Amino acid sequence: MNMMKNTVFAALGLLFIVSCQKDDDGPTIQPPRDRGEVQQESEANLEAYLETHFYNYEDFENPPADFNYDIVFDTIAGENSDKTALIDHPNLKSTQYNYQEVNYTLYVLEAKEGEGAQPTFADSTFVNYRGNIVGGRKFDGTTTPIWLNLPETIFGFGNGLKELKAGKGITQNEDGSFNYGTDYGVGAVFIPSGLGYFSNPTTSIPAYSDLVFRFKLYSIVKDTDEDGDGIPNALEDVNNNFYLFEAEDDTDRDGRPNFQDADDDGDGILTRDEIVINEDGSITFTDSNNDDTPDYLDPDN
Ligand SMILES: [Ca+2]
Ligand SMILES: [Ca+2]
Ligand SMILES: [Ca+2]
Ligand SMILES: [Ca+2]
Repeated sequence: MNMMKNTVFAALGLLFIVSCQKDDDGPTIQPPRDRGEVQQESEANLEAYLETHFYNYEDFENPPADFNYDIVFDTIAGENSDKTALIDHPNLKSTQYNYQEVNYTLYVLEAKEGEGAQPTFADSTFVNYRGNIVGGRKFDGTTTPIWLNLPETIFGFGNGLKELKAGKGITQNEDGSFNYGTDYGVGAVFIPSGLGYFSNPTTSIPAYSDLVFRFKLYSIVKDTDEDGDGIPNALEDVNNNFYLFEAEDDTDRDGRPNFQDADDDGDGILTRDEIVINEDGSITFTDSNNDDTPDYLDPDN
């Protein structure tokens, strides 16, 4: 799962190491390509794929007895020439995100709606997934579910998965094996490279690859609170851009983003003691000096 880890800082380091090692004639450092330019290529690539491919929606509409709820993509051609293209299918949803100052479209297919809770982009999730280069080979996947902390995944993964609902949970059989039921959510996300690994190749993913992940979402921890300060991860996204590893989300600029920092404003008072958690679970953000900065983000009080 190391390839799912992603922070800006680690990614930049990786870029230069890989670039240096790649050239046998001596180190050359390739600067990253222009994000806007790459975004346009990705958009065209993804649209072309979504226009010429369909998924096995008929199986999801009328599941055969032995159906395993795997999404299968295929080309619209021959005996499948009358299928509904992904781009025209009502279960495909597109959402715009601004990331690193470029606008991107993220396409999410919800093939089966789960009967449980819906995660945020920053929750912890229990999933099976399979990752492919769009139109190409598989580069990663699981056969038994694993826990993924979405802030540590690439932007497009967590923000795609948040569109699905989980199952209601997992039960254990008498023989110790697990029963996942069939109430889990099934979907896929099409990720432009700029919301994936962009200029950073991994051993199995070339730079600037557009990716598609298919997943089954079994369970989640709702309102994951990684630093235990009483504020769920998703609410520690100070600038509301669905991304947590940046200076704007690190109020005291100590290098620990707020969702991993128990004292967000660095005033020596724990965040937990600068907010009020109400009986119904909601949070009141007190502002003692009425300067519109809540106490937990205000080093002055
Ligand atoms: Ca927190
Ligand atoms: Ca943010
Ligand atoms: Ca901090
Ligand atoms: Ca504080």
